[in-house]
Amino acid sequence: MLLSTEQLQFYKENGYLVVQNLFSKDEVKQIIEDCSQVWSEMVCSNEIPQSSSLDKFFPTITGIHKRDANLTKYMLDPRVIEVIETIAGEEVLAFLQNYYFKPPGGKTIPMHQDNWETCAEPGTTFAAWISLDHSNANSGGLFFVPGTQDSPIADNQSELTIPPNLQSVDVSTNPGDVVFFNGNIYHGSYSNTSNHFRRTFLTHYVGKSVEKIAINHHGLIDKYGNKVRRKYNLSPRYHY
Ligand SMILES: O=C(O)CCC(=O)C(=O)O
Repeated sequence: MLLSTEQLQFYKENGYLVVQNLFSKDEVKQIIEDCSQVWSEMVCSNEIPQSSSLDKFFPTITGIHKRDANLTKYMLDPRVIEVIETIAGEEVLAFLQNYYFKPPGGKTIPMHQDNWETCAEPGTTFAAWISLDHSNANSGGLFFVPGTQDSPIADNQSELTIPPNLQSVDVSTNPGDVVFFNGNIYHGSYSNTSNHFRRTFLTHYVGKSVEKIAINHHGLIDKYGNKVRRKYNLSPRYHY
């Protein structure tokens, strides 16, 4: 088993866990190369227009794996799946992938709970955030509020505040580290005030026992790459 008893205990108590060096430097380089190739094609086809704003020229690419089937292997990487299954306590299904560039000047992502948007029921979602660059509070790194991982999903995410008895924790990562967290924990990321990119390959998962999920995320795949169906959650909180 990849996780030690202490790591599992840390995850249970804090709602997140950093597993260091899960990917090698060569693997990180390959993920960046593969994702950059997709980005280049999007620029060449003008899907991403040239812009002097780094944030616009390097937007978050949602579902990058749908543009290059080869990228699915990073979502279904056996090491990531093993950790997610251990913390979820069951087999999992992948459903949403985001590739973040977070260039210098990239904006903060305000505190939120992932399952607000996803509406997975029963239970929650799980995320695997593969760090492709160094990240910390100055370069767009993540922060979490341990202790909120079992909090109900708040209706109004823009009014989310840190509960009085809890504190937010900044997370620093190196390339190849993976941050795992659950879909109820309060978290967000800082703006990038450094002079380097903070790239991340992020995938969200649900336990196989999920009964329904928001319509917008109805692209579930199991760990073997097969498409799987679940009921539509007919009242998504978020409309695209
Ligand atoms: O990578 C980031 O900057 C934030 C990721 C995040 O909070 C999310 O996608 O839920």
